[in-house]
Amino acid sequence: MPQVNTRWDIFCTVVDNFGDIGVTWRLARQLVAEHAVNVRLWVDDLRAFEKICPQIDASLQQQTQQGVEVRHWPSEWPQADSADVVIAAFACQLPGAYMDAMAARDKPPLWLNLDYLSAEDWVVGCHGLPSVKYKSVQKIFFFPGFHPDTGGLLREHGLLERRQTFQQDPEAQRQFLQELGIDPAPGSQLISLFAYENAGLASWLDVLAADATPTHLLVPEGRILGDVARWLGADSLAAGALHVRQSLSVQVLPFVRQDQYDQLLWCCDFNAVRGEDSFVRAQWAARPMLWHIYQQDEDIHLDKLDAFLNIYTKGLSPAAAEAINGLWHAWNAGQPIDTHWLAAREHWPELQKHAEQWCLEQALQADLAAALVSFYLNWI
Ligand code: TRH
Repeated sequence: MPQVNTRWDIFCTVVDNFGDIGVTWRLARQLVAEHAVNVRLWVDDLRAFEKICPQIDASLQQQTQQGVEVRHWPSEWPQADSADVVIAAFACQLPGAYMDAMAARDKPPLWLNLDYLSAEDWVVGCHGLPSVKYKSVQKIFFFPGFHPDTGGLLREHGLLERRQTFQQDPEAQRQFLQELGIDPAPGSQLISLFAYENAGLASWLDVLAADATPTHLLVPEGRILGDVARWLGADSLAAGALHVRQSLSVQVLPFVRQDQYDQLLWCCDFNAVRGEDSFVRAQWAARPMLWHIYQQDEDIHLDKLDAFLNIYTKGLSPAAAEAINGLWHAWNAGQPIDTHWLAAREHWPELQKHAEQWCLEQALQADLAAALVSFYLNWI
């Protein structure tokens, strides 16, 4: 295979949160495991990395994790040869000396800007287009996406089969949950909640607490905990906390490894996710979901939200589509979602079937790592 032994450099600046490192770490591992390429992952903040991969030693400049050479990207650039393929994740600016090293090669590298995920129509037209040039080296836009003419979504080989096997095995799920200290009451629905601060949360918790069906809500440590604590009347919340209010049990979880987070999503009946990577993973979990999109200046994120809702709700009946639109819009506006939640519950079997269908449809596309490798092979 011609890609074997090619060298890839992936550059990641951690802007905030975990999405930047979450996406690049997942991609780096998959390129090594499934395409046998050599990957160096340059990361400017190893502490964020450590949260999603506890094996990382944040004090090291260089280490190998799961076959990926992880390099701390220091402010003082340590001189390094350019690789054959260079990926600047999310438009991060490469060190000047590294760009000179790219330009000094006999054959310039393939230089890609791996962009943020969006379902907007313009993405198809921009995927693969030239961006800026540095000396002889041309940068190219590479867009992940939901359309076959984009770079696709990150999806590891066999992921859906592993997910299906796990979801069909109640004992495996029980054991997994037990290892995390989760022991839901029989008959409870499981919901995971990974979101930014949200003023609409209280209305959702009110309705879950008053529901005849018990709910076990799993909340990984993070930005929404303040809102959860306020609703509970607790001073603060930390991993391990478990509070019960009527039908609702609220349990705070520690941040777990990426693969464990996947399993958590697979166990839950409903997943509230955010940003980019957890949003994609919830789609592979094939369960109804709620997306808290990352807020951007001038509300441009709302166009992205609508673009996704537009394609996601296409296969739904008008009433179920209206319920999902209402729920997602209210959540992203920080408004009460109680009535929207109840409206969505009216269509539960349809939403469950749709989540599975959507997952299978998206899995027909080439995955992002495979798309990158074939882009490179067509380019050389
Ligand atoms: O952390 P995020 O809000 O990241 C965001 C988005 O990517 C956004 O688009 C970007 O602009 C901004 O960062 C800078 O949400 P996201 O993308 O879901 O990333 C979270 C990562 O953390 C994901 O890889 C899953 C992982 N994770 C774990 O590994 N363990 C956990 O327990 C949890 C809750 C998440």
